Order: sequence, then C-alpha cells, then structure tokens
Amino acid sequence: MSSKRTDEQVIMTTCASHCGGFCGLKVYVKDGVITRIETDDGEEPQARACLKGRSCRQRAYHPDRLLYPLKRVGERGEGKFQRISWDEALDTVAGEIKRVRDTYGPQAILLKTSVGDMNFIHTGAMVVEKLLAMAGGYSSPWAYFSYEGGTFAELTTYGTMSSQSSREDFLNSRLIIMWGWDPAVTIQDTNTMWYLAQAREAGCKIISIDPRFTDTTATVAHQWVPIRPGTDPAMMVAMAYVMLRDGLQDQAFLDKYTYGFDKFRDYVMGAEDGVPKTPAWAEPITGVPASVIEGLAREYATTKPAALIAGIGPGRSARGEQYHRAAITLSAMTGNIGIHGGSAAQRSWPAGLVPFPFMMMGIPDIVVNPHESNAAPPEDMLPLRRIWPWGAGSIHVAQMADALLKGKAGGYPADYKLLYIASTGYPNQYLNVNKHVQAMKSKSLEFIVMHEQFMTPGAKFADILLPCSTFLERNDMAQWSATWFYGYQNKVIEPLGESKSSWDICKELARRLDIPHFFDKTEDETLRDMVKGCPDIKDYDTFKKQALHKMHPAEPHVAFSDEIRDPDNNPFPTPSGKIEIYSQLIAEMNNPEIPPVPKYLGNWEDFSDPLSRKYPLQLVTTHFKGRAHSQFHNVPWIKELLPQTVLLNSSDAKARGIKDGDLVRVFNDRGRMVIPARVSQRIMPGVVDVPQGAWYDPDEKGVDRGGCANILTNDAYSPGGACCTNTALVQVEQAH
Ligand SMILES: Nc1nc2c(c(=O)[nH]1)N[C@H]1C(S)=C(S)[C@@H](COP(=O)(O)OP(=O)(O)OC[C@H]3O[C@@H](n4cnc5c(=O)[nH]c(N)nc54)[C@H](O)[C@@H]3O)O[C@H]1N2
Ligand SMILES: Nc1nc2c(c(=O)[nH]1)N[C@H]1C(S)=C(S)[C@@H](COP(=O)(O)OP(=O)(O)OC[C@H]3O[C@@H](n4cnc5c(=O)[nH]c(N)nc54)[C@H](O)[C@@H]3O)O[C@H]1N2
Ligand SMILES: [Mo]
Repeated sequence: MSSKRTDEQVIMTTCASHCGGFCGLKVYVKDGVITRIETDDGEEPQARACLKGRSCRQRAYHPDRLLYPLKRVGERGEGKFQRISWDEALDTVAGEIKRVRDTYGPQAILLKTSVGDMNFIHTGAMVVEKLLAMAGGYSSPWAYFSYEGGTFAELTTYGTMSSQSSREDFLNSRLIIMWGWDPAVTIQDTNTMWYLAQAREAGCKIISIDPRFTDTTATVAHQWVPIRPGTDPAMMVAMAYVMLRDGLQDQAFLDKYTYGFDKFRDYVMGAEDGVPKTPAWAEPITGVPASVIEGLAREYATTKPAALIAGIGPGRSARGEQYHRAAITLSAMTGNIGIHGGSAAQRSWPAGLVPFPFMMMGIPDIVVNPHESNAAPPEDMLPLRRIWPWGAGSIHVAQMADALLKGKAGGYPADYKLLYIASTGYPNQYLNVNKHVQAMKSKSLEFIVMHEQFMTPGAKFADILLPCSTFLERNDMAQWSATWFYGYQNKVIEPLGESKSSWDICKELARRLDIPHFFDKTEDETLRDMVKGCPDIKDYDTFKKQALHKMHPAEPHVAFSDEIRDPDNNPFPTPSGKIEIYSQLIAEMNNPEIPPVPKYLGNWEDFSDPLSRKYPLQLVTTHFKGRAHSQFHNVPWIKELLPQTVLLNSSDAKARGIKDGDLVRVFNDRGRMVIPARVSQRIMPGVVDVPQGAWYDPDEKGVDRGGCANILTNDAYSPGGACCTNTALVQVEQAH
C-alpha cells in the first residue's frame, strides 16, 4: 500500500455497490478531489474491495455523469435534452404527480425503484415510496427480481426468510455443494471466497453444480457437475431417490422436525405416479450421468456436516420455487439444518446478520401506501399474504411492460399515466427490454421521471431527468451481509455539479406536494439515531471515522439453531410448526402448477420445448464480475479488462463455424444482438451465457450492439413468482 502524501487526506469508507458486499475503501482526497482509491488494509478479516470498488473514482468522475436537471426536447429515446433549473424540474415533477393523481387517481402513477446503492437511507426505494404514499398513493409491481422463487420456498417451507448462517461457518463443513453459485464473481458477502478457501485448505470437499465452469469452481472446487439450466429439481429428486432407496436419509431428523415427508417419498419412489425418480430417469433431463447423481447423493448423505448452498440463479427460472423447495428438502433429509457446518439451503443471497435498526428506522414513520405496495404477492397467493408483512400488489415485476402497454384493457387495475423510476436500471435490467421500450414510447404514458446518475439507455426516454449524487457524495451506513461487519459510508467529496441525493430530491418534492414533516430529522440525526439503537456500536464518531466496524463473535451464527436445539419452545412459524416438506399453505392455494411437495414439473423454453428446433441453445444471463447489474458498465478500466461477450461451448461454436472473438448474432423472437463470441469449454454444450447488465444500444435496425441480455429474456414468471432470467431459448450464428 502506498503511503499518504502530506497534502492528501485519507478517508475510510465502505463501498455501496449493488453486489451485496460493502468492502473497505481507503479514499485519497486532494483539494476536494479523489485522487485514488485503495482498500482495507486493517485488522483481519480484511474487507478487501474488488475491481468495482477500486474503480469508483472513474465512475464518480465519468464524463457522462448527469450534473444538472434535464428536460427532454427530442423524441423519447432520442437522447436530446435541455438543461433546466432544479426549480423548474421539481415544479414540473410535482405538478405532474398532482395532475395525474387528480385526473386519473393515484393508482395511475406507476413507481419502480430498486436499491441503486446498498445502504440504508439513500438507497433508492424507501424515500420515493414514502413520498408517493404520502402524496396519495401509487401502484408498484410486486416480486423480488432476484429470489422470488427462494422467497416463496422459504415462506412456505420454513414460514420465514429471516435466518442465514454466517459465512464463517463454512470452516465447520466437511462438504460444500455450491449449487448454481459463483461467489468469486457475485461477491454477495465480503470475504465469502476467503472463507471458502480456508474451508478447502482445512480439508473440506467442494463440489459445483453449474452449467458453467465458474471462477469459483476454478478456484476452490474439487468437482464440477455441469447441468442443463432449469433441470435442477430433477437431479435433486433423483438424489432423494438414491438416499431413500439405500436408507441413507436421516429419518430421525425428518420425523422430529418436518411435516409431510411421506408424501414427498411417494412422489420420489413412484408410488404416486408410477414413475420412480431414479438417476436413470434424471439423466436425459439434466444431462448429468446417472452414476454422478448416485455418487453425489451418497456423498452428501454420508458426509456430515455438509452445506448445500442453493444459489439463486437456478431459482430465477420457470420452476424456481421447485428448485428451492427441493434443495431445502435435501438438507432436511441429510439432517444438515440448524447445525454447525450444515446449511438450511435457503437462497444464497445474504440476509443481514446483525441487528441494525434497519431501513425503517432510516425513514421514520414509513407510511402505508393507500393503493398497492411494493414487493407483495397478489390476491391469488392469499396463503402467502397472510405471512407477508406488506400489502398486496397486482402487477408482477415481469408484467410491467405489459401493464404499461395494456392497462385496464389487459386486466390490470389501472391505466398507467405516470412512470416514476428511481435507482433502477430501467428498462435495461427488465425482462424483454424491447417490450419496455415500446411501452415507454407509447403516447398513453403521459410522463416519465427518473432519478439517474448517467445518461443510461433508459434515461434517454425520460421527460425529466433528476441528477443523483453517488455514495461518495453523502453519508450512509450498511449491513446486509452474512459476515460480521457494519459499514459506514462517508461523504468523501461534495456532490458533483448540481446532483442531489434522492433523499434531498424527495424533501424538495414533498414541500411542493404540500406534505408537512416529510423528514423531521437531518441525514446526520437519522444516522446517529440508527447507531444509538444498535447495541454493537458504542460510538458513532469512531464508527464513522473507521468506517468498518468488525466484530469477532465467539461462534459463527447458525440458521435455525434454536428451532433444532429446542423445537418445543422454538417452533417454525409454519402451520404445523415444523419444516413443511408438504406445505399446507401451498396445498391451500390449490394450484396444480405448484404442488404441495417439491417436484420436477418440466419447463418451457428449454431443450424439451418444440421451440428448441428453431432456437436450440438455452440462455443463462449471469451476474458479471465487472458490473453491479448495469452499474459500472461505463467505467473505462473495467470495459477494457472485461469485454461483454456471449460464452458458448467449443462444440456449439464449431458446428456454427464460429471462432473465439468472432462477431456473432444472438437472437430469438424477442430480440437480436450482435456481440463477440467467447468460445470455451467453460460452459456445457447447448448452453450460452450473455452476462446481464451491459447497456442496451440498438442500431438503426433495432439490433442491439451493446450486449443487453434482456433483449432475449422472456417477460414471464414462474407460478411461485420467480423472474425467469435463466429460462430462454436462442440461436447463435456468425454475423458476417
Ligand atoms: N459482481 C457482481 N456481483 C453481484 C451482482 C452483480 O451484478 N455483479 N448482483 C448481486 C445481486 S442483486 C444478486 S441477486 C446476486 C445474484 O447472484 P446469483 O444469482 O447467484 O448470480 P448468477 O451469476 O446469476 O447465477 C449464479 C450461478 O448460477 C448458474 N446458473 C444459472 N442457471 C442455472 C441453473 O438452471 N442451474 C444451475 N445449477 N446453475 C445455474 C450460473 O451459471 C451462475 O454461475 O449477485 C449479487 N452480486
Ligand atoms: N437478464 C437478467 N436480468 C436481470 C438479472 C439477471 O440475472 N438476468 N438480475 C436481476 C436482479 S437479481 C436484479 S437485483 C436487478 C437489478 O436491477 P437494478 O437494481 O435496477 O439495476 P442497477 O443496474 O443497479 O440500476 C440502478 C440504476 O440506478 C441509478 N441510480 C440513480 N440514483 C442512484 C443512486 O443514488 N445511487 C446509485 N448507485 N445508483 C443510482 C444508477 O445509475 C443505475 O442506472 O436486475 C435484474 N435483471
Ligand atoms: Mo438481485
């Protein structure tokens, strides 16, 4: 590490990248300008930043940063804007909110937010939700983009989604099965790889089940099992078959802690439908040799403790909930729930371990939206809604474009007239981008406002663009992870140009919408109050200065350890108080597409679909090392290092006369793109990967030149609500 020059100031802060880590950043500032960024070199465990964190300077000072409010002067999408004052911008936005609300009703305002930054008070969603709720209400799509299948599975099987083991507990595992999980890339938790590497060094065996030979596989795994996307439930039930056939299941665990296992057994052994779910049955579905399934089932059942980590990528599929429910079932069959070194096989995406008085504290008195609220299942998922803390939504996030285009005529609750976009890569990150583009061009959508930092592909469609500051330009805090840190995000520089945080923008809008007391406390008061409510942090100012508050608990946290140690006093919050392999909530839904026990139900848009004759390759759209979704796409260092490509297997390339580096067309009925091919053995035959997040960049014929994965994805969702980012068929050919 280089040392500080005398005229430099060094400010410790933590990264806010939307990857889930909040790694240490050591920021050097001279005359109010960031000169370089290094990372945590303090006490162990060091929270070392990746290339994204270290390149935040280039992102903040990017020449395309939006520095002033802009008003559209060309057609939507054309990218012609005129600089206006904040007063004009805010008056226009507040005026449009009032006009649409009073003319059509508040439900005509469609709000979509995401996090933008991983922090508390400046993360995109909360402040704008609060503003619009207080202004009379709004509509907003439901469903987590990332793990709705996992959410569904956890809520129905465990009755909760609040528990997660800490990553340190890997050191107690003898076997780790990484099922569709690539934490070397999708950091998710600062230091996950460090714990995995230590586990391996300590003798733990690590197996990766993934259509791609991932960076994580290359770094820590002993075995790679390639599997066809979307067929994981078939492999899982075949593993269950082997365990039951050979009597390897932990029957005592099943008897004591689970409900309805016998019904699952009937399905697996064939008593229910006459089809025993043998490895030989699963082989032609999954592409995994029966002998490999046999071996893995036996190894998992006989090596204890073993952690099955159910990545959320396989869950973003046509049958995402079946995959997650089957994973939990396997972890119950092996008795690995609630013990050190095991795993409850919930979604891999972290849940905050330590009790920060969470976001709700950051936004005091969060108001209930009088219309539809965010991220809540709709009426026909009533059993789930009973245990869901928020209200009801009626548009699934995958239906957003459809809802915008059709409104009431399409069976949606309203005709949507005002689209409010904040801290979300809209529409780049949304399934079937071309449909969203069509929706945004539609005249029936009367007004589009966006909070943005850059002239993104979506920003070009806004009527008013409000420039946002970056996390380096304001104070905040973070704790999202399954590792023991708190992070403070220090304001390192003044906001660039006239940019503001969403917090400040909403404060200004609240005044114009006649909302009194929108924020009674300042940013600083709010953060101080949050820390006061947090027993682990003694002194706000020390925390702020050090930016990383590391704790060293005597033992790693284990998910559901209380429920397993003392079940009588700690029942699972399910109807039976047990882990429901047979879910009574699902049974109540009475939907043949969601059976009460996990099953392999077949897929659409996979190798078995007749459409595969036209589009023979299954597409996955993985999260990318050099980006957090669409963020960091425009950072020069990263672009140079990690170009956007389509990854395809050498045999598929050869059959098409494609060589590494060739420009190819990737297409289906929803869209077309031209990007370079990366030909490799690191992906199984029949599968291609277009990493998500690259910016949509259509040429004059509407062919995307940017490599935006969502040109190709299907705006469909699974019966349990999962977004199907990994269920799509495409063809690839030479682009001469
Ligand atoms: N660098 C970086 N890190 C990130 C993010 C980012 O954009 N960039 N995003 C963050 C966010 S918000 C999220 S939700 C998480 C997402 O994290 P994940 O969903 O875990 O990430 P993915 O790369 O989409 O998928 C993980 C793995 O699943 C595999 N996979 C895909 N489909 C299937 C399948 O059907 N079966 C099997 N067995 N494997 C499959 C992929 O090949 C990939 O290796 O990452 C977080 N971390
Ligand atoms: N095909 C495909 N699509 C996917 C996925 C996939 O695996 N495949 N993954 C899905 C998942 S899991 C997720 S979570 C979503 C993520 O989707 P989003 O969360 O919508 O994606 P981001 O690219 O992070 O977009 C954030 C945008 O907010 C802007 N912004 C405005 N204000 C602020 C601010 O104050 N701070 C910051 N940092 N940004 C601000 C940023 O410039 C950026 O354009 O994508 C989903 N889309
Ligand atoms: Mo996500």
